[in-house]
Amino acid sequence: MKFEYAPAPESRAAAPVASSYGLFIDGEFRPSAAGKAFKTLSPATEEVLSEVAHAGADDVDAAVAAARRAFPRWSGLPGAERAKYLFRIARLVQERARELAVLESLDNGKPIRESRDVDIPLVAAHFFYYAGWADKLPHAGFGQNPRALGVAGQVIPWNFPLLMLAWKIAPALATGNTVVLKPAETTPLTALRFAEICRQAALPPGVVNIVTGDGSTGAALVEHPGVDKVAFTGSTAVGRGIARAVAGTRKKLTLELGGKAANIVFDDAPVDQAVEGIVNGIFFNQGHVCCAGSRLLVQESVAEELLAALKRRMATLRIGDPLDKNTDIGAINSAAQLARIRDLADAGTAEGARRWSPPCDLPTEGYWFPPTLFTEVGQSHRIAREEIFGPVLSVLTFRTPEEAVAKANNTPYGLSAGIWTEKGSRMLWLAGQLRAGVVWSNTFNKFDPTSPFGGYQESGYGREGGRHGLGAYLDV
Ligand code: TAP
Repeated sequence: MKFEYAPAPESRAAAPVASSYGLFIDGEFRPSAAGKAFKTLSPATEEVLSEVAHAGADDVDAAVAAARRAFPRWSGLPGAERAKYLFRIARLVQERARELAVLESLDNGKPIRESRDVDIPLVAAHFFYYAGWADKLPHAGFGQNPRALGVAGQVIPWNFPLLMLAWKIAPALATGNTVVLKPAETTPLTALRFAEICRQAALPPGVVNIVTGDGSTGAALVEHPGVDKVAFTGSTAVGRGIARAVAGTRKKLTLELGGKAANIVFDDAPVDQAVEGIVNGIFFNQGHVCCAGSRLLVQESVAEELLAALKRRMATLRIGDPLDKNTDIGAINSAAQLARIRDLADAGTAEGARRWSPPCDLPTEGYWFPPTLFTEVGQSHRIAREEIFGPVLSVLTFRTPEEAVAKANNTPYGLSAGIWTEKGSRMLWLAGQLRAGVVWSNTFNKFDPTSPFGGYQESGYGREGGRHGLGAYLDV
């Protein structure tokens, strides 16, 4: 594997970035009341991309007030009218797909091939899908008169910035709610570009408000008394604090938190196909995926053959410039995330697991971590228990399906799992045994707006996506 840095000036030109951005409140961009701002960087080069307004409590207050003013009219529109706006937004996302993909890769560090072929098409698909529900709510199985909740306060992470926005905003608007959304501090740019799209779609002012800032902005939004619904995606630690803040208020809450998914390979699985699934499961988006297949459980009889094939495949992965369409693994999103990944990987070595990465040159600027494999991992090791949220795979073995289930379920999380086997009966049995919100069979990391997504246990509660996703935004 070689690091090849080929700056792609023509791609960058597709997504011009302004030197500064304001908050999007009541249909207008404005500076923060206190005049505060923060810098957003390219994680691949550490270059400052822009200065972005930092929303304080006064700004959050103004955004919630704008959303509240917009709510009666928006929720009172016939569903078919709201649908028109959502369809328009979906089409504009498609029209501006290249610009959005480049911007996402610049700000987040993910390979352009992923933002172009996965993130942005799924963003459009979510708006199309929920546009279709807006005029069919009485037929969605929530009774004849489901009502919008009011103002939704939404807080999202940095791993799929625009896609997480779509997961939150599309169902909220389709059901007649208005929104104040806070993107992650390290990835505010596509949410702000989305605000421009809302204006282009002539969405009434106040229906969508974007408040950029850090965790304190998120906390101010969650705690604001004018918010009726809190939707959060992020770490289990922050999610716990949010659940405490919301407890005893009238606010409804959904939480999408962390994961430690098992990707389980049986001895009858086609090896090459399983290897592709394992690579996709853990190296897609640098492993910054809540449902990443970060624990490989492989049946002992095929472990040697499978690991040899996996290492060969890992040696072909190209790490480098996120804007180069040949790149497989881009930059780690932030210095803080890189430090977390390093800390856990070092703990793996210290606890006695065997570490392997293909030879690769990493650049000195920017945030990079090589694709990494740990074998001889024990169930008690930190790398087998804690979410790494990076390109690090922990390998454990098993002999029987029962042992696979016991090991897969030996985690406080429960977001997703993968099974690789030719036997249909085994797939169905395992799907019933695994405590995971999503179980993929002979594939991994497949997302679809029609399919509900969410966790068990410490991975959170509530479902996003599909018909179930409507329920999170309705009084039924
Ligand atoms: P967090 O640190 O939890 O941040 C998530 C969001 O919450 C960010 O916008 C963050 O703002 C904000 N925030 C931080 N402290 C807050 C507080 N006290 N009150 C309200 N908001 C606050 O997580 P992260 O590091 O961005 O994301 C990684 C985690 O998200 C992983 O654990 C991953 O598994 C999980 N995740 C889960 C899912 C699903 S669907 N289950 C999807 C993606 C990610 P700042 O960025 O400004 O700090």
